[in-house]
Amino acid sequence: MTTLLNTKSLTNYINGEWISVNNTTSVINPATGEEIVQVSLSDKEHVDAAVRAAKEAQKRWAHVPAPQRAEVLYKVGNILKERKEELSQLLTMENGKVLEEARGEVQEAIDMAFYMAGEGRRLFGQTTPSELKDKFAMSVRVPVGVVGIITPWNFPIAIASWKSFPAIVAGNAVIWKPATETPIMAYELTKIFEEAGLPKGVLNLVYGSGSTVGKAMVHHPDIRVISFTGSNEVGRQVAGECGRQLKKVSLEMGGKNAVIVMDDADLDLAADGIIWSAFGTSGQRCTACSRVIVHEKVKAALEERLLKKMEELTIGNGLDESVKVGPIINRQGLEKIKKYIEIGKQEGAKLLAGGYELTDGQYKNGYYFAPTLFTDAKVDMRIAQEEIFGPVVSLIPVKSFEEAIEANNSVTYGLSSGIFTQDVNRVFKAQRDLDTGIVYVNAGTIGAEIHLPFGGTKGTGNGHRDSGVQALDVFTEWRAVYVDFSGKLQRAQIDIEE
Ligand code: UN1
Repeated sequence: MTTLLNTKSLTNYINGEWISVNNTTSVINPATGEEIVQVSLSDKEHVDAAVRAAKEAQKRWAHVPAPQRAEVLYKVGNILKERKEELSQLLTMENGKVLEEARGEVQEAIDMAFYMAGEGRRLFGQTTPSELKDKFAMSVRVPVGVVGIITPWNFPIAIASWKSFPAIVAGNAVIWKPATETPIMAYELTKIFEEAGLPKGVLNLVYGSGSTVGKAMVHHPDIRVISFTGSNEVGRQVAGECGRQLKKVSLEMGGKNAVIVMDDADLDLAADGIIWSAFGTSGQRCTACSRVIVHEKVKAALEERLLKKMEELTIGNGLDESVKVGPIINRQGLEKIKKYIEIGKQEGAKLLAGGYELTDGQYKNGYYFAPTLFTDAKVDMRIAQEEIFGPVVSLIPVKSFEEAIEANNSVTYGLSSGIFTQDVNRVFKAQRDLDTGIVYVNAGTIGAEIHLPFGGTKGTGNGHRDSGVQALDVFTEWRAVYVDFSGKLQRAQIDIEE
């Protein structure tokens, strides 16, 4: 039990009250295997109660002027800032990511708070000339109502901020189901909203499983939007259910992101970019680099650099500042990675480094996997097509720039890609032809900034975006408003002057 956390059991937050649930489960620190806290496993009734509260609260919240709604977010941003270090430590404990990255993640939430607070004074609509005289036409954003957000364990506070902050500033009420692996960030953020003076019922936190709480949210007729980040498999189910109910759904479901290294690339820089993107967060990012598409002329030189840099990666408990690679989230995640190592070997890729679980000494009770490098992989191998969500990267040699672009686009996902080249023509071709929602030039595949749209093409999502001003499109409807001040009935399309 950490001294940072002021409770032994994380309870739901419904209509401004902290409500305990009898059924609970343990939250485990993946670095040590120790229990940190207990978390509620809620039922459908809790979701129903949260929606009832949210529906009432939303009517009032929508009438609060947006700049005033934004004041709450400014306060949230300031509290997050004051508590950044403590929150980062808690984040490392529940998620395992190293402290430096945990600080980076809390920073994303801080940035998002101030960015979305600024939207309180914008939320821009459009004015448009009417086709009739003495008539005014405009398009305005209106809140959708009660929205459901379902957030993953790998970025428990950043992704929550990408979704809840725009939803709240736009005048919605939120039902939030965080991942049961990482409920502490949800607890802390909710407490911060409470302290910042968010009216009761505007944010409701319901802990529990996807099959119970998630399902109840997806099926609740009064939840008008679901914003989901998680696995492709679950996302497809959510999309299917929402589709049948004509419910708006925004999905972000991972990637199989590649870094392309051309023959003219700065290879030291490319190696740094790959190491950071492939092994940062132990590869447990949607944006993680898990493929390197390398020009055959520089393959050997790149391999040599990567192997050397991999030796320098210290693996361990992320609370130790010298550690670069933390644990895997849980046993299930670790077993999945191990399965892909076997698949890669059977498919004929060459294992150059890693490929094993760490089990001795300090690693005994946690879930650790050695950073792994395969080479001579082919585009159609499963290790080069499927999301592994671990510190495993596969090199795919190619003969040309065109082949590299094609290889990048050969997967069903389309989240992020990076290219290392010094050739300006290749840079512009790449940003046009790489079929991903995010493209980096001379950088790896991770590190998206909060004021730009986050999301991807193809199997990564369904066209919506998290973060950026684009996130407002998920949580608002466009309303066309016509004001006729002519004093007579004017008929559009008919009473127009020829
Ligand atoms: C994720 O992995 O789901 O771009 C989010 C990045 C981070 C966010 C990752 N800013 O890597």
